[in-house]
Amino acid sequence: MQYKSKKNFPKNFLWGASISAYQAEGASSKDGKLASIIDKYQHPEEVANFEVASDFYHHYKEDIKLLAELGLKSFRFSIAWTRIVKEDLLTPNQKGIDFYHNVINECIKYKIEPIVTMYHFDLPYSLDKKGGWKNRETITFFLEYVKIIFKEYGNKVNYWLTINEQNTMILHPGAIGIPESGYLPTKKELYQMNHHLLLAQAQVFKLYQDLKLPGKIGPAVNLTAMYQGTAHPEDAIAAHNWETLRGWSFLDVAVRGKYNYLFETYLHDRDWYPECLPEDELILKAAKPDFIAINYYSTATITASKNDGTDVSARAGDQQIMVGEEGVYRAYDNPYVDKTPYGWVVDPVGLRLTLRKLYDRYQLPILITENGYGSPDELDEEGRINDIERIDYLKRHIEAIQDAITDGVDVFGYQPWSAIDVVSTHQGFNKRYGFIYIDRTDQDLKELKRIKKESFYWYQDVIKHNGVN
Ligand code: BGP
Repeated sequence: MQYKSKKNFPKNFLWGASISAYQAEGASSKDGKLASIIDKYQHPEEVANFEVASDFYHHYKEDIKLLAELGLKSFRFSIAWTRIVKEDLLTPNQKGIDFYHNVINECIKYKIEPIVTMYHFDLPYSLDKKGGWKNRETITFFLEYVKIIFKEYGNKVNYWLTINEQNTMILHPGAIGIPESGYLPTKKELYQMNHHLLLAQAQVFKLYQDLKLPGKIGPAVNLTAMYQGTAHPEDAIAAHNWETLRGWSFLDVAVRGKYNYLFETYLHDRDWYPECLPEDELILKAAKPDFIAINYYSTATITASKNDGTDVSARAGDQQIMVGEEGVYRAYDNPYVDKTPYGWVVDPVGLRLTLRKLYDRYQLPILITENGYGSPDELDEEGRINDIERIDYLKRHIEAIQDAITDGVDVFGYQPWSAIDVVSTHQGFNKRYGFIYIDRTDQDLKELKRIKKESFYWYQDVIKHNGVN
């Protein structure tokens, strides 16, 4: 749709940027921090691990000062569950609690709105040993942790995100990491975990609302619209299959409080439907998020499954090579979109479409919590990072957001990935997303100096003019 004029970004639009605890903080066993599954995953030796990362734990003051200079109105980071509690997973760990008070206070000092993710992939390892999310008891421990962070930070944090990319954790578990044992859960186990995560999330929404805390809360999924590869009607069905199973099946429970019909049929048919207790239906029904957060990177293009044993989803490492799923869908190459150096589809129009579909479906305000361009940035001879491809990527996506706002979609913030360079899960420091370069390599920590990239100055100008430049 084209219009005579475009709407401006809302006056209080939350221009921001994102990081997560395990990818940025480092200090992975300091001040009583417990081990998380991330600390224990198998990791290629030549790639940076998470022990030091960007050392945000020791540089947060310097980093937030730089983010204030960038002009951010908001900053999305996650709290590491493993810093907040002691071994019994119930007793608060004061040093960890203080760290996030300091980070939040530092944001507030610069009038930056903290946007807090409660759980970004880093489950305590001791819970994993007892079955992790397969075990219903994990919900109880999660709620205990959430009670602590609501008590500590509930009056100063206005935007809460429950679980980062639950759909990635369930659909592509190997994309996040492989356990020491090498065992990846079966589909049946994964959908049991999914059910427990959904129950945990629903109870967190309810708890937040019962406590009458002043802010807002929502889920954060990785969402993308699906294109059909050809006009073949079976391709349309396949695209709808995968769009539903990959995105809506998670959000429908989070927002509408019940399983999507197609998802339910798919699970029953394959004998993957989770075990439920009689009270689950009411728990899920009581969930009412205030907004929806999405991480958007790419669209996918889909054709009908060949159903000949070759529609199999790839696992760890090569998680972007998404071949498909038997009897459900098959990935198709889209000749009309670009790709990043890492093969991720670049599709700003797809963001507009994703936002429209999301708003059509739930009519809730939308926060974009991730979007970004991974590249192997290097310092040039003058010690600068001229990341023009990133600028081009962000510019086109910001234009697409403005188009969606003009369409009438209620988008209230944008948190590109990432504020500073962080460890990429599989490519370490070879793949960077930040506005601020962290001077280290996978093998050499150097002095971890912070260097502003060209995109820093560009984004600063975007924010200054509320997206009008
Ligand atoms: C998202 C995750 C982030 C981040 C990002 C980029 O799915 O929520 O934590 O990792 O992807 O991924 P990568 O570093 O693998 O390119």
